[in-house]
Amino acid sequence: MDRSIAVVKAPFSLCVITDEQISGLRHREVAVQALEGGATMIQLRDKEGDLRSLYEEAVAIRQLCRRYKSLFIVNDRLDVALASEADGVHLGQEDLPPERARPLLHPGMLLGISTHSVEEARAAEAAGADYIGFGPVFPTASKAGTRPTVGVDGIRMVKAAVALPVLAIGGITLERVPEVVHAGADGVAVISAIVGSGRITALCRQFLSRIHERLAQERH
Ligand code: 3NM
Repeated sequence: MDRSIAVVKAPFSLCVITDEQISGLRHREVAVQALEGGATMIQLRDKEGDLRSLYEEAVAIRQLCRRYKSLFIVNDRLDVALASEADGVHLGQEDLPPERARPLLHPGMLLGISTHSVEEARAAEAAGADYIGFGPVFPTASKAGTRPTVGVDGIRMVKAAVALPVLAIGGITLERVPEVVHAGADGVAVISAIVGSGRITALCRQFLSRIHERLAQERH
């Protein structure tokens, strides 16, 4: 199996989460526009559609991500991640327990976990997660029933508590990238500010240049 992970340089910089409602586009169309803009990770996320359509979108995005040498992650559905030969699966606190999911993954597959507190981040690390999403950093309208915001101070606390790469999520905009990266985030995961912009490719380019700019400043 072609594992693209090894060839991806900074795999966690910019994760674009597909959303057909917010974009008005099919998942694969969101993905191709985001990849063209340099997204380093695509997460297929669909809480509504039927399983067959999700699988078909997954297979299409799998091929696209291989071509662009970016990571492909499936949200929630371990079965779809395995069937489509994704690079990994991303699980929330209400999904399969990570310690049960981990042994079902193929060797080398990534396990990402959504976390909302230092305790959840520590538990994800202990259960064998490869990276965590941490948020919501800022208020967001894209996810129903989100927990209280963690703010950029939350990112600082979680980075001090775990060694895993941390993807900041929730209300991340271009303007907020510098403070989020300054607080220690390894990357950002975004829906509305990119997928809902009508200019997915251009926004990805802008996000990436701002992320890299800020990371370069942090190193000085
Ligand atoms: N998970 P936007 S916040 C999918 O805190 C998701 O775990 C979150 O979308 C969490 O970029 C969120 O539009 C929504 O705010 C992110």
